[in-house]
Amino acid sequence: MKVIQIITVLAAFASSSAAGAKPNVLLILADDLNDWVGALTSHPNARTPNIDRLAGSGMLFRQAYAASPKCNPSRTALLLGLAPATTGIYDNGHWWRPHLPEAVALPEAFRRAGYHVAGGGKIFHHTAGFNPPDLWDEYFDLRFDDPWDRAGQAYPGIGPVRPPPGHPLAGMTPFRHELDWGSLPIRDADYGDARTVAWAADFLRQGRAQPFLLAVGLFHPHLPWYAPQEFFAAFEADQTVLPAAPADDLADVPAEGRRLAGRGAEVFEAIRAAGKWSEAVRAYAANIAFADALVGRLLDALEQSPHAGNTVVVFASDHGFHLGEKQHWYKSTLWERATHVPLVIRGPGVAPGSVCDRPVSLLDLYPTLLELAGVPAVSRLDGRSLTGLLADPDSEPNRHAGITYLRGNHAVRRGRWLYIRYRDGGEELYDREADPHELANLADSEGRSDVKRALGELLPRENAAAAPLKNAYVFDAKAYSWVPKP
Ligand SMILES: [Ca+2]
Repeated sequence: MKVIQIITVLAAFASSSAAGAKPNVLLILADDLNDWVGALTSHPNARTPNIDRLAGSGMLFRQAYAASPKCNPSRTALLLGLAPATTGIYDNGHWWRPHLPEAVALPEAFRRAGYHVAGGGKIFHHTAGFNPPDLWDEYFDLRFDDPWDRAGQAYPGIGPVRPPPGHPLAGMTPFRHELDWGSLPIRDADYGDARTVAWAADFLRQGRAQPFLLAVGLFHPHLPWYAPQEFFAAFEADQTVLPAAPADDLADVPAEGRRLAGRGAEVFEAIRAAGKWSEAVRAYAANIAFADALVGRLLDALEQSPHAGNTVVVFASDHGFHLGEKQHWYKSTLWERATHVPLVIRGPGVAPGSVCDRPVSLLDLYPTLLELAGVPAVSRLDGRSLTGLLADPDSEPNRHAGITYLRGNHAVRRGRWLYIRYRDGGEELYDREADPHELANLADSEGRSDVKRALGELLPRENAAAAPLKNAYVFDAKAYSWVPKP
């Protein structure tokens, strides 16, 4: 039965336009968007009517996880189809291309299959050296909303720029780059993501002979949280619901977990000490709402385009974000808040408004998109195609999702369980059905050894050596080349 259903989905994709032309793919990635998405109903300040509209027209994966809770390892895993434990790309400091020159990135795989491949905004990690231009037929570079904070080698092409009057707008002492929020004195259309979306909408309006892969990367709701005033105005300050953040939550967390949480603790403390926790949560929610409106513009452009009936749409975020949970600010942890992401796939043959509750990984997107587009895989892939779940979301009951942050720190989600094992052997086990905020670590509780053993079997068997750090190379931004330092 299942095989027949999968064939039905694939056939629906193949026959969705005249003469069995290959479907187009629109891949939309948000940045640092956790599961505060209305369709996931996990936070009362989540207001995402457009993402919800997309979910209503496709399949919403309610248990989707990033391969890693940080931009570069997550995006590299998604775009190479290879897990961090396979590549050694564990953090933002590792350039992937000089370390893995043979890797076939997703745009390249589509290009080899005859697709026109276009990208805009943030698809790979956003500092210099992560987005080789030879991967794309065309690319619309990310425009930053805070260029005054980005001048220099890490962000080529940005000269000295003055910040706007009143900066930092949130009134926080800018003890850390990017920690600011508010509305800039610019037009809505001049925000960087709005420009990316305008470019993408223009791309979609054009008819073309070749099928296309269009990857659109929104920088929102990544910090700094700058958005047009209307999105802030939509959230009354007193309606903000603060995350659960018990002060003693880390008491039963092992040392490596406390270390990872501790990296964002002082920022959280500073925000709280300034009396701005609620204001910051509101700013994050407002930036999600802005990102959602931009998703709506993309969906509208697609619907009005000649490609409306023959385009697979995928929406995801690269990982989540803590706003005080576990006394942490930012990402870089193995808990749900940093790893759980929205994922929606819409396309011919996918039941509108369907929901899948199996744990899946963003690693699964690469094989899924190849299969839906009828593009053969040319290299090893660590993910598992989602086409079986797209046909029957209740199939594959034993699926799990693995997450890695830094070498040897792993988590696995399966069924009701989150199991974490750090490189020093420290463990956490949470029953997410009984304990959705992950407050009680059951790893040392009696009677849990069988569960831990079963979940431990799913952790990666190999932990690739970490890729060299950036300072091992001289990067030439003009030639887009890397020369190892002697
Ligand atoms: Ca990110």
